[in-house]
Amino acid sequence: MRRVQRVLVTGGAGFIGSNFVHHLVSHTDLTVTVLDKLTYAASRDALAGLPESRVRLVVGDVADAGTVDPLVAEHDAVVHYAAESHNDNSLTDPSPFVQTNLIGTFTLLEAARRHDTRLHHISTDEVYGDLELDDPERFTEATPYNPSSPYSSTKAGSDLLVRAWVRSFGVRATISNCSNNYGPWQHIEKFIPRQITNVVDGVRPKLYGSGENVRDWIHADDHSSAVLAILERGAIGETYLIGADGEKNNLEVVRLILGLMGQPEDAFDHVTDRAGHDLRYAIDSTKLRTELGWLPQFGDFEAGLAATIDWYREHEAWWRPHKDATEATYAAKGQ
Ligand code: NAD
Ligand code: TDX
Repeated sequence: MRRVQRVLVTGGAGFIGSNFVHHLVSHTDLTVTVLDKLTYAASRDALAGLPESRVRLVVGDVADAGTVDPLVAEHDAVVHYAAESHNDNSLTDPSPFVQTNLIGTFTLLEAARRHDTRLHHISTDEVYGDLELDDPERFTEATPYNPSSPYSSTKAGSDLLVRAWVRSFGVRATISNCSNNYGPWQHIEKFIPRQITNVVDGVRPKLYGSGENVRDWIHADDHSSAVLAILERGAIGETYLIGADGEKNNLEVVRLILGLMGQPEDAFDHVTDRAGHDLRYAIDSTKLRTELGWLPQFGDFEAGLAATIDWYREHEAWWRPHKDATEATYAAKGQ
């Protein structure tokens, strides 16, 4: 395989993309260009302190071929994180999800095809729809696609575009579908940071519906090490599921947060459920572990959660400016 020296990371100023940029800088000698539109979800702070000789930021849109084409041409590989990522937002206005997740991926694929550039596409376990609580099966690479929300359907569509460009045009691409990430720099619209910052503010956590819904949690650092393993050793055309055996229902997570933050474990409110709310996600990552030898390092969810709580306490200046507007959006929906 051609040696990869220059990597273009789309969405590299977001929660997971920025984690991957840090991972590349500390675990490889690659140089990195971040292409990011700097939407509401991005943070320049998440990239602060990285060596200028190794990392540069280009502000631009993945759906803009005039920006994307020359950038793809000058890199050996693209790792594509850029997306609209929040299910609740996709229920309010699906339009940017179609634009960025579908047209953005199409635009990158066309550039990768033109310049024969290696592409790794980042996706989600939500493309598979949901499982029953008592289903002994977990998602595998063979599970049929069955997405529920505008977000997950646009991610599913983007995966299918990648598969078609591999088969029809020989684009050198891989795909990974990861479970729910947690860790530093996650936007406070998302479940775990929303509840942590609520408790900091003396506000009771908000649980959608019954709280029985199960998510399969993985630390963002483990997601990054898996993506690097696939970039380095993954087989072209293959899909890899990324997960760390971290199934927990939302009720358990809220109780853990409350306990770790010194509050009574029943000090939360049930609020209006999410429309079409997926019941359970669960990943079987055997293929990634056996074929590429990857293993997660964060085995203890409670310890990872405690460290994440400490991080949000220490970084209040980062999230505070966004808290009122985020909560006002939820309040308008009874959430
Ligand atoms: P995020 O919302 O925190 O970050 C997304 C980043 O993409 C932001 O920096 C934003 O500015 C950028 N972006 C958005 N539209 C863009 C555009 N048109 N052009 C260029 N940049 C644009 O999201 P995240 O949670 O870090 O997720 C990153 C990727 O990982 C997404 O593809 C998501 O589907 C996938 N994923 C996320 C999770 C999770 O738990 N968060 C799990 C599995 C997969
Ligand atoms: O206030 C809340 N209360 C609540 O009960 C919020 C914001 C969420 N929830 C529930 C909904 C979900 O069951 O918590 C669970 C997690 O919610 P999110 O953080 O919104 O994540 P989810 O919808 O599961 O999707 C996440 O994981 C897969 C990411 O946002 C996606 O980008 C990724 O693809």
